Amino acid sequence: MNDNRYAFFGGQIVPIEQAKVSIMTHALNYGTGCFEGIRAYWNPEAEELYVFRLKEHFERLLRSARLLLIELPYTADELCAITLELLAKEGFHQDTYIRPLAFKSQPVVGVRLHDLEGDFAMFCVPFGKYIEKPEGASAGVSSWRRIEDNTMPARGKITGSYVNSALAKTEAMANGFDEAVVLNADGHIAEGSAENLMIVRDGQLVTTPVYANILEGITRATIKHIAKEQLGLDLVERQIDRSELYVADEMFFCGTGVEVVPVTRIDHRPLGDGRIGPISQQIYDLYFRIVRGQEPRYMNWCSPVYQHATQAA
Ligand code: PY5
Repeated sequence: MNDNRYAFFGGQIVPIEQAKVSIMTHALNYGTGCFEGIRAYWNPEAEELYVFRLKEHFERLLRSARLLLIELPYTADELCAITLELLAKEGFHQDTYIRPLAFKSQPVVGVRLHDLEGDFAMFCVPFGKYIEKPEGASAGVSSWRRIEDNTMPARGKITGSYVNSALAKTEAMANGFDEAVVLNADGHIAEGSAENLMIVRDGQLVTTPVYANILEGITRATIKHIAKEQLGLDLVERQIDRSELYVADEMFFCGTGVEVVPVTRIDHRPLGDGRIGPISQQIYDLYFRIVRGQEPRYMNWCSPVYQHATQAA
């Protein structure tokens, strides 16, 4: 009953069964697509579904599309409106994950980016935790290296690039970890398999810089903002060595899917004192209140689905 019934496909909302592509689709053959992961949170008191930082996700999608020479006939605002319409039509009263895709849709053989038609599609699915470890997760440094900017730009959320993430995630889980930490070719830390990461050392909140082959995360930017405003902590963006994880006081992963997941073990060693640290806990608590629309001063980050539907009607 809670399954998704609709998709946006071929310029309109259609029943999900009709949202199908040909096996000749360029993006299916060569990974020439880009996507977003957006979350919407159900707030039972307000009886409202809030989409978190909707416009920022579509601005990034349009930047990823630009990298791939995909021209979409929509602005970020139009994509936001389509998303709210699709969510209202689904009528979910629970936490939801939204997956927009921009892709080379032409059914043609030939590896290139130019002279190819593009299209936009989107679906939404009810979604819970990505990593279910309330006591803290374990992470292991991957033997796979992060894709380099001059190989496949990590700042674009490109479908084909996620083979790199999948290799790291599967290896980490096969080795008994919940998640991977992926290094750059130079041996310094990039990020997790599909999320950014932050550490705490001597009260300082530190993350890897945008030039470390990371996806420029929206959750990362959110935490930078709230750490400053609410905890008075400046986020330091600098190169992080692998061994710093072994001596860090705290660490957590952050991203739309993973949300905020404190890490309490790294490479089979306790991280810090092996318990969730105070800064991670404060950021965790704050993050979940904000995304669910429970922090009045950050409501401008939360787009209501049903209020929108009433207004549009
Ligand atoms: N780094 C990578 C490689 C990511 O895939 C993601 C998001 C992030 C960082 C965090 O970015 P943001 O905070 O903007 O979400 N990953 C997607 C997600 O929904 C898709 C995972 C398959 O979290």
